[in-house]
Amino acid sequence: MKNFNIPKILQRPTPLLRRLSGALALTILGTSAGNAIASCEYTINNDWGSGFVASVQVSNDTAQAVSSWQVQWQYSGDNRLVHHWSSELSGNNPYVASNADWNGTLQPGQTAEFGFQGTASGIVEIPQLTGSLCDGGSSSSGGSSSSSSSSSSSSSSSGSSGGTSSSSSSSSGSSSSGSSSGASAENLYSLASFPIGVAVSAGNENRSFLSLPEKQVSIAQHFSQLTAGNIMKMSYLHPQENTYDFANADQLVDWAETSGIGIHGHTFIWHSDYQVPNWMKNYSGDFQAMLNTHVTTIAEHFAGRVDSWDVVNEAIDENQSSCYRNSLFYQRAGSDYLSEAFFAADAADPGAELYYNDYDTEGGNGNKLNCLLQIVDGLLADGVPIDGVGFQMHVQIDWPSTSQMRTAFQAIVDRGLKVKITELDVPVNNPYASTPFPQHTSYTPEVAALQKARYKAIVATYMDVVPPQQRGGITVWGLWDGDSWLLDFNSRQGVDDWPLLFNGPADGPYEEKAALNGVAEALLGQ
Ligand code: 9MR
Repeated sequence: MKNFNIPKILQRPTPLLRRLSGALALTILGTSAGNAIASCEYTINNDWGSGFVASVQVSNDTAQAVSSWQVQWQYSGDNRLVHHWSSELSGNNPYVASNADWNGTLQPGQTAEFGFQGTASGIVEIPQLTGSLCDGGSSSSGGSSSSSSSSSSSSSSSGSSGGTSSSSSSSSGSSSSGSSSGASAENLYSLASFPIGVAVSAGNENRSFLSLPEKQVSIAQHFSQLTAGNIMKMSYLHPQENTYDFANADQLVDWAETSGIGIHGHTFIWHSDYQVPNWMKNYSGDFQAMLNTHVTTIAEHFAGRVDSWDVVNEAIDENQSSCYRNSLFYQRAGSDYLSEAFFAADAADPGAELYYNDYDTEGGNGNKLNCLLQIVDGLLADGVPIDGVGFQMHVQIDWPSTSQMRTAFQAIVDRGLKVKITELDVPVNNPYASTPFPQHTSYTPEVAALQKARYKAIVATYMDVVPPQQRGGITVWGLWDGDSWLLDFNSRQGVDDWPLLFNGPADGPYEEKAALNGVAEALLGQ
């Protein structure tokens, strides 16, 4: 087995770390200037030039409780907000943020935090803050930042302790104090020490995140890894025997790199008819040698820029006595095509984690799981450089059971391999259930709660069964509900569903769903 590189996720500073370093800089500044501690602080949590995620910390540094607060600011350039959380926001530059109904009450010394995502064109500003708890001083250390990795902050200091505090309130609303407030998923990825990924459309695809700034901010806020939903598949990257087309994939990888986000490559080899390029179907030479060149060329091209690969996707057919799907690859090269692909990928990019990826292996289909284990055991016995197993996990709301998932994950853990959830989605309607389909025709709060519980249970099972060093990550198969492949899937056509973590039609606006908090809660062990 090869040595693992330090996963890129661990090299990426978390927003919490970035925020702490900003706060430290601010304290030193305040001390040397002899100022009071800042009451309102603006922190850039993530900045990738064309967008940003920022937050404001509102502290009650007065001697009395307050029952509400308000912060105003205006960008001098073209920064504009597209999404916000934990405050009531109004205006369009200038902006006014008022407390939400649950974080208005601040006892002396308490801090509330609210956040937002915005667009920019190169310069991400730190504006001056004014407001009930911010007044009395001007913002310090203003300026702007366009760096993609550093965080900046500035504050408005409270010169007088009087401020505009109101008398204490009997409201039962609790205040938030920084990033660890309950299960609010401020930055989902920062809650995990392994990649939290999302599949995206890119290149010339409809709904490409590269042409939707709202998607970019949301991805940067919550995810630490991207999988191309399509554009890194065989027919996209290798359309002719002697032609590789990396332009669209490179654009995706460039964006991720600039944003401090990793890439999970999907996939060198997949039988699916329309993903196999026609020239390959008709290839008359040494098929295995050709396949090795295919894997080697792609792996070398992206070497050092991807965290991991699905080396082979969906090679199993549990109805065959061999367990191998009777694919073009199996027909032309026999079962060895699988191990050959891992050896070729490992030689070309020794730093990437290499996965075998499949669906329905998470326990509900025992025969398929048995086939998976049989094949994996064969690979291990042959010294094949496989690092882990990808469980796609296109599950149902009620299938399979978490105890079945537990068994499947455990079997891979026992073999010393990593477990990665690679394509998670949870539709609320199950066409295979005994109850009439669709079970739900609208996304009511009850349905949202049901889905949240299911997401939470899946992630909790993963956390429980898979030890930290064997967690390859969790990726959701699409960003907004409207992006999901399930909406076009045969058995579901014409039936609405809401399988992902964000609500959102084709061009936004979108909303975070309860399911997102379900994942956050499970990551936090709540
Ligand atoms: O989500 C993908 C969809 O847009 C494509 O049309 C389809 C065929 O390329 O592939 C979908 O993604 C599949 C993934 O590559 C492999 N596992 C099953 C996924 C859903 O079908």
